[in-house]
Amino acid sequence: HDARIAWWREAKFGCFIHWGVYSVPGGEWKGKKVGGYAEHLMRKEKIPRGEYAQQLIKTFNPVDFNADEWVRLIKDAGMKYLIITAKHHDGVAMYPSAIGDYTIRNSAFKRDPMQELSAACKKYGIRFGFYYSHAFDWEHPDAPGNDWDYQNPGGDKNLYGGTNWYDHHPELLPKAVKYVDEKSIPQIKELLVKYHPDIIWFDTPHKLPLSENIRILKAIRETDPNVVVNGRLARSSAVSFGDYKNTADRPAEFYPVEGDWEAIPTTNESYGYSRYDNSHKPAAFFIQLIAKATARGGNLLMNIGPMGNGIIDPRDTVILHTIGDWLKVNG
Ligand code: JFZ
Repeated sequence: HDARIAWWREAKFGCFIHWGVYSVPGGEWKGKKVGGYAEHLMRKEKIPRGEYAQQLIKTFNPVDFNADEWVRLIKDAGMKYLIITAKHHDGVAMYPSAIGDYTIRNSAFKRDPMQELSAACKKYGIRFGFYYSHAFDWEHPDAPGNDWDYQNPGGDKNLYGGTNWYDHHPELLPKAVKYVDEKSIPQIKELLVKYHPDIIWFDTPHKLPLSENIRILKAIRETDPNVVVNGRLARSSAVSFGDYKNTADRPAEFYPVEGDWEAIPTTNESYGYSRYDNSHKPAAFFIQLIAKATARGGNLLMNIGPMGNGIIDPRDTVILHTIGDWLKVNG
């Protein structure tokens, strides 16, 4: 564990990136503003699986995406690692996955942005990793989350059970196990073998029972014993899983936790690009967080939401430049 996480302890400051086909609508659907997390568009608007594929996956074409520019910007900001959404809750693989049809292999974009970013990170000496939504997946017929196309738990608590659905509906557990076997574990292995990430970052573990999360962790360690795993792979009050702990999301509460920890504030309120969310904090806010996290033995993973055309949101670019300028003098 200590050897695996040594680079991460040194890194201190990283870039979290939420980028997906939801970045194109960017918080707007059928002429209507959709508030909150822009990456939750499919769930909030209950967009049918087929419509989401037709409207958003098929047409996805971020021709302006330039991995070299992204990584140079991040490096200039003083960040030492980058974690990007390989698959968020919408279930879309942001790389040409061989598993399933919800992948940008079926989009107009005939490139592999994850491969391009991995190469750029290697070139500039930035550690590289993936966010992977292992538990919540809205496209798969058996995964927790989608209760508008399917009868799947983990969504509306009044339908098939919300949090801890497996306690109330154990009969639905075989479905979730099937999803983990058919998609989660195969795609995680695919990411590990194909891209050799330094870190793999999981989220919303309570959508699966602890036993499934542990099965996923076992598959990861068997495939790549060196990859760093964050604390949101599994949640249990008794034992901690993964290599370090994550604090809560947006409020960036910096409670001094024991051991290795990481906070994940986002520049505005949404993680994915949202055209109407102008609640960006000033760069000084994040500079203070870097100082606080460092003083308290933690890391700061600051999130940005690039746009659907592949360009980094100018509101985020300003923050990144300002932090970098400050760190160059005072860091
Ligand atoms: C999750 C995701 O649903 C969200 O889209 C984003 O990826 C974020 C980083 O993680 O949202 C959460 C997860 C945990 C908490 C809040 C929102 N939490 O612990 O308070």
